Amino acid sequence: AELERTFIAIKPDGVQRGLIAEIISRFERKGYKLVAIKLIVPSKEFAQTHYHDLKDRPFFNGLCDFLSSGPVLAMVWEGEGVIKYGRKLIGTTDPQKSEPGTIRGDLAVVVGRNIIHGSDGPETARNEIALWFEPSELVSYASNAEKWLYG
Ligand code: DAT
Ligand code: MG
Repeated sequence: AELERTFIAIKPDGVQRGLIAEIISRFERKGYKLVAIKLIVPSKEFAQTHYHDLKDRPFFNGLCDFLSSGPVLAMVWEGEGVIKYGRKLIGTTDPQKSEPGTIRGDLAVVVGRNIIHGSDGPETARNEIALWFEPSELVSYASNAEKWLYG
């Protein structure tokens, strides 16, 4: 199996609404491997760094206030195609447009409270993993399910 990794975070709304287990279970049951996880309250400055690509958007300040408003569950998930397919599991940015069956489609209502973040490509995945985690926090281990998942 490819060692493709993506950064996934449950935002403060998802944590406060008790959706951690529901969201983790969707990635876990799909067959992805959890390689890092921690609960942290990011500072506003950290949120600004995470969302730096959006710094010129009108919602940037509110978005960074929101991300730093409470605990965020930061994770790294590994598996073949996990970056792109993880985004499919999450659903489109605006929950009003997300398909039923996706995380945002099933569990969120408005774009400003869409409960989850996922890296949007290989380069962002690399950068976001490096921003949120020390290399030593990424746990490499053999998964016994792998031979059944990948053949
Ligand atoms: P995504 O989280 O799907 O990658 P994004 O990177 O374009 O979406 O934006 C990051 C977050 O910013 C998004 O999850 C919610 C917020 N956001 C995006 N567009 C918004 C808008 N038009 N109004 C309010 N918040 C918005
Ligand atoms: Mg994004």
